[in-house]
Amino acid sequence: MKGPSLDDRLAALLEAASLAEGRLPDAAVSAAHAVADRAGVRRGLSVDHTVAALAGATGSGKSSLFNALALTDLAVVGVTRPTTSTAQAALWDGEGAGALLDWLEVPTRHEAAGELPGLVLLDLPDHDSIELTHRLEVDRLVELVDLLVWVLDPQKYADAAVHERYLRPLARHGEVMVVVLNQIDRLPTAAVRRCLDDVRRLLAEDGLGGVPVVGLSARTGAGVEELRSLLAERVAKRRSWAERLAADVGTAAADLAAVGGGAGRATGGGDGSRASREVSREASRQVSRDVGHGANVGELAKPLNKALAEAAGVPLVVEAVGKAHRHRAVVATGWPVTRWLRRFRPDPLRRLRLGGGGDGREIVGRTSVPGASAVERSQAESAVRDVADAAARGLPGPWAAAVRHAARSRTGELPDTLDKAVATTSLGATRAPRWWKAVGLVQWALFAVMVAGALWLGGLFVMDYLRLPEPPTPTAGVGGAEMPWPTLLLLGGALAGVVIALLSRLAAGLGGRRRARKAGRALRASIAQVGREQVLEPVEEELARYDRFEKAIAQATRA
Ligand SMILES: Nc1nc2c(ncn2[C@@H]2O[C@H](COP(=O)(O)OP(=O)(O)OP(=O)(O)O)[C@@H](O)[C@H]2O)c(=O)[nH]1
Ligand SMILES: [Mg+2]
Repeated sequence: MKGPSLDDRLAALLEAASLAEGRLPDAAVSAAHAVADRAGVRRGLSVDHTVAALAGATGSGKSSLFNALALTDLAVVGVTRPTTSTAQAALWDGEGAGALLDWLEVPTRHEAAGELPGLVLLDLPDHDSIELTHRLEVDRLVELVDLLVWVLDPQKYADAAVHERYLRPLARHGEVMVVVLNQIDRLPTAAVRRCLDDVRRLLAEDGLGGVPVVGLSARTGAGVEELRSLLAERVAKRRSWAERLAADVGTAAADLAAVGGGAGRATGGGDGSRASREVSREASRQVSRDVGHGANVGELAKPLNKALAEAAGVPLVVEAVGKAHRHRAVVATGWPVTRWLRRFRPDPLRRLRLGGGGDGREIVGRTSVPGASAVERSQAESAVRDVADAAARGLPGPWAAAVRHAARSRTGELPDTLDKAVATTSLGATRAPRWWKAVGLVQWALFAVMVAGALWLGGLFVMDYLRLPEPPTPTAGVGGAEMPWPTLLLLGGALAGVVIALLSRLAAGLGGRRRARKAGRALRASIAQVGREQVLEPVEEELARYDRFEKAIAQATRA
């Protein structure tokens, strides 16, 4: 099955790098950008030419092989080491390769003999040089060329220098690599085979199991033709430049994945790495399962909302809603004297500078709901932390840190936002029930009846005091007994007023509880909205970012 195209993989790498910006170490991020930049330049230069570099230790015979392939003594082959100090190029069909060599910064160019059209062969200095400039030149060009020809020799082929510094990190570049064992003329015939096998074994350990290994002698020319035809084949295909870039993309993606997780955690390109790639894919599936449990983050919304509600003083406001309702009921329906006295007590909601004073005035600035206590604040903080921890579980370290950071990113404004949410939530406490007015009127009527009775009795008392003849006082039958009307009016009016006041209080108590519950629901919904916006959304955004990173890495590594 064909994987995604180089373009798609490059785009995916760039996306992974920009998603990783600020989350993963700068070095890995900028390495990915560097690959993309390089790819942009290389594909704009001649793709009809294949740049192959001869790289190896000092004295391995790079310049000798360069000459052998060019069928001309272009390079100086020296006895003093090191000999070659700057790279030089041999060209078979140099037309159009100028810009390419300019980009490679290789000014020394020779016309070679023989048939290898399209090849640009570079003779590099020694990578293990005592001269720093040589090593820098090698490192620079090893990063840029299309095809790498490692020239080893029987003495130094197992040196750690080449395996650790170059071959292992280039484990994904097997497709664009050829290994040469030079100077086989110096080995007994039987030893050549053993030596080649040993080279292959070491390469396999480097993760480069499939790389072609050619035994040859630049001096006698044995095996040089095999290398020539191998190179000719690659050059004819004109694909090495793209394969090289693809390997670079894979390596950069794997490096990003190594620090930040993702599907491409495997670093090797050979057989040995396939198993580890499987393992890391399983691991990343595990991660996405863990991350995918958005339900778990949702679960945590509950304790978060509870803690935030407490920090915002919701229970206090809910209580005040109930109290305010009872208070206003007494003012509206109580016995007129009590009503009048009640007016001097403050309204519990107004005291918190919360709406519902009855005048529909808008709240400006902060409420007077007391700020969260230290305990409430730390409970809110730990609820935020719990959300972050649960969301970060199973994520690679840097991403886990990013998720935790996201959870806290907006919590600085939390107290203000919570307060505003409380202030702007409609508590549904403004409207006075209609029966209050009716009961209020009845109370006044009963009060008037009582006063009338009192005045009547007062009149009788004054007449009696003045020894005036007592006017006839009508009576009414109450419970079998006769009672004078003025007395009945006074006592009846007072009693009925008190009874109605008590019943109204009872009703107001129930109504207050209902309103408090309703206000609680509205407040908690507002608080949940704040929690969502200030805590859960940033966390989910970061998780989504990781998700996209993981997918981009998988695409870039051609998993
Ligand atoms: N016997 C034998 N000697 C070789 C062979 N190839 C190169 N030499 C000798 O090895 C020595 C080094 O060869 P160079 O081609 O200069 O090696 P190099 O890798 O270019 O060395 P630097 O430029 O210093 O990195 C010279 O004396 C060559 O003659 C070979 O196949 N067989
Ligand atoms: Mg040389």
